[in-house]
Amino acid sequence: MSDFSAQDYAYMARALQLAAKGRFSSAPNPNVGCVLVKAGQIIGEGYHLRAGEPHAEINAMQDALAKGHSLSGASCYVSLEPCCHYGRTPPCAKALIEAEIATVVMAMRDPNPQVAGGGMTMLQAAGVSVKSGLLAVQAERLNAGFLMRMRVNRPRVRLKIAVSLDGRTALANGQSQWITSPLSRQDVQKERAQSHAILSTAETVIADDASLNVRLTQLSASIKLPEPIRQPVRVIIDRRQQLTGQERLFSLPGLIIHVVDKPALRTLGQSLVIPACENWLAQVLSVLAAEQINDLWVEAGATFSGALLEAGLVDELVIYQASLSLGCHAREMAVTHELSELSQATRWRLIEQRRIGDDLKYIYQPKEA
Ligand code: AOF
Ligand code: ZN
Repeated sequence: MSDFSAQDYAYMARALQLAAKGRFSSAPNPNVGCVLVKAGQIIGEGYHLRAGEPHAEINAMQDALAKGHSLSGASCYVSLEPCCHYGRTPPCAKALIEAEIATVVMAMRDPNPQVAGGGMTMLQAAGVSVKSGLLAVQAERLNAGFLMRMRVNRPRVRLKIAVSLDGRTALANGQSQWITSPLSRQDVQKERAQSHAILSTAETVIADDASLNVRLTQLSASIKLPEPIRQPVRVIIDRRQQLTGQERLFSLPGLIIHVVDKPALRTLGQSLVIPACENWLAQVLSVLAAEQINDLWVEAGATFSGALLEAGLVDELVIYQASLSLGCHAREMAVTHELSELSQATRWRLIEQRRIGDDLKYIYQPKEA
């Protein structure tokens, strides 16, 4: 029998819904939502909007107090273990104890080494009843990038590829604007806005004069981005030092990190220098984890996409497939080494598919994940 009642599920579902409101702004912090309940009634709600600003629990307590409720004896439903450390803000576990919260139900533990069970222990030591594991799968999904960075010290990598019906990404002469429809490109804006960094290559930036930023504030009828918009960090791999600083993306706000073999272009944005070596891609990712990047959205050409796929560093493959054929002379979707056996091919699990006008969006994860 489940440890949790139908009411518990409903409150946690609401906490997760609130948490998702932070998805365009909370990074590098996770998305966290909180609901406070007393005598079967929700008395306060909150979520974490931005790093440096109050955590979900604090916002929920303030909401309840502002509505004239007393917190003593209330139950707290929170989508992540309350923190126990002094970071940019003081510990939530301590604030919950001081407010005399009786019960804390959390979806999952916080793997941040500064917390990692410490919040639970602090609450239990003060006599608060603590339960964990309610809607944990949903809570994991909400913070997949943050959790990956905390657990394996790299961002979650999502590779976007726009393809034709015949799986091609550009004409032989390089022309690729635009294969997919404006509606799909609007969806890409939403994905960019939810990502903490966008990675591309100098080749793509030069060929498309790409700005790699978020241009829409109204992403759909119901989604408006919280202002000021958090522009993703733009990470440009420039191994052959082709960027001049005159490209359009340099005139836009945002941080640019170059990854080059030789430290020649250090004056352009923030330069990171990765030495050319066999596992340089993995090194780029650990450098980005050190920069606190949780979710990395990759939009590059077939060569870089192929390298990333062959290195096994793609956590999600996001394909936008347009309703047109480009023919057998057009460019492939990923440049990879020849396979001699079908068994060598990576198989993917389709986790989502959606129609966007006349295009299709597919999201895949590696089969073994
Ligand atoms: C919570 N509730 O709403 C969030 C938590 O630097 P700080 O003070 O903002 O702390 C950030 C860390 O706190 C973050 O890495 C994660 O472990 C936890 N986030 N914890 O109790 C929240 N956002
Ligand atoms: Zn906290």
